[in-house]
Amino acid sequence: MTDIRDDVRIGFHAVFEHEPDGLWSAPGRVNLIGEHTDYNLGFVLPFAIDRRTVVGVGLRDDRMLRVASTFADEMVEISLDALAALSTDDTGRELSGWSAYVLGVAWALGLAEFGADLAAVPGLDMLIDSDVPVGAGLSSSAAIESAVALALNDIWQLGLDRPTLARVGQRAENIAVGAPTGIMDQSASLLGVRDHAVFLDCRSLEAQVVPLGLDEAGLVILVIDTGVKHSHATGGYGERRAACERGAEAMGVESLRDVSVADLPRARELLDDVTYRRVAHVVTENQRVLDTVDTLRGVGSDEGAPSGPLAIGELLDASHRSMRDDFEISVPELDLAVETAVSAGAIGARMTGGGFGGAAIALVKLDDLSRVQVAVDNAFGEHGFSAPDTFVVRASDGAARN
Ligand code: GAF
Repeated sequence: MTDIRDDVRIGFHAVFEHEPDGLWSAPGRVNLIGEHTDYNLGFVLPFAIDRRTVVGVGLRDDRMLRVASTFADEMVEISLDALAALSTDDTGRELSGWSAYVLGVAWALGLAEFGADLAAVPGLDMLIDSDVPVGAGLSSSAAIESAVALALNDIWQLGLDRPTLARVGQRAENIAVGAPTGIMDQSASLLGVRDHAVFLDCRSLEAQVVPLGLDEAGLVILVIDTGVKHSHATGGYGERRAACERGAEAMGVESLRDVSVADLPRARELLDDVTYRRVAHVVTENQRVLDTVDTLRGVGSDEGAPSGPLAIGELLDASHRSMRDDFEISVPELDLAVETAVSAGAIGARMTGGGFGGAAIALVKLDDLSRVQVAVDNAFGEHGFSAPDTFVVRASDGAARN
């Protein structure tokens, strides 16, 4: 963290030849459980991780926004007037590349719904750096959006709360980046609390934090980044979302949030096989989120039933099977990571994030950590897959001014 902040200060001065007025940062996230449930208005249980994006911001005395980063050579600039004049369609067309995550947030803040008067705010210089791996399913994009949303909210004195800033980031992602994603990632990045997961009801947007209790149980979360790159702006993600909407419509409900596990036999009668399996994943996944929250809190289960993080392994495993077999968003590398981690002693494992590549997570006893890491490395070698990047993440605080 300290290194990135120093890099941002130094980089900012080198590019813009003045000092930033402030630094803001926001984390990536791991989703513990609750995949593809957010846009179905269901439940998710992500946590913010100790990998962050930092943005340095300096006020200008004109109406330009200039954006640079430590990872791309180009500097992108646009006037606030031109940005404010972009229609929704133009925004997707005109803003592209990594700077769309930044400028898309400034654009979204100016929407009537969020109320910033882009005609009345000063121009800014912004420089971004990040240690959230890109394309790993750890929400590097939401980390940028959330850091920028919090920074602009502070420096332009907009007074928006964090759940609203999450919606601003989501709008940037949906329109400027063109990925039809839900609200989970920005919420985790903005609402995260150290050693806790964020239990979010994606219909009411009510969020509660749930203690993970990992240290007490001698557990860690190991990320296994397969290196298989994915993008949610193309292909599979949007298709899965469309299938869920089709399923909800056929069942006569507003969203799959309104379908329970007990309704699945009726769904099977009504829907074609593929749509049924997409629906079955979402419906059972919602239930698994609720069961995981209850298990972590030690409530709702039978007297004497195991509780706490040591008892959620089977829920994680079942979530992965559901994504592999019913939602069909896993890839061989993710399946191998999960199977190997569990065989080598992990309490549970699953792919995390939108799928089609990215990372798996394994819940592992500290004593078993090296064994699991070595087993996964060896298995990838034996299968001729590129070596995965494996690292432990800690549940961390959300976006902040630094
Ligand atoms: C991606 C999306 F950005 C989230 O909104 C969510 O749908 C997730 O995939 C799947 O759970 O991270």
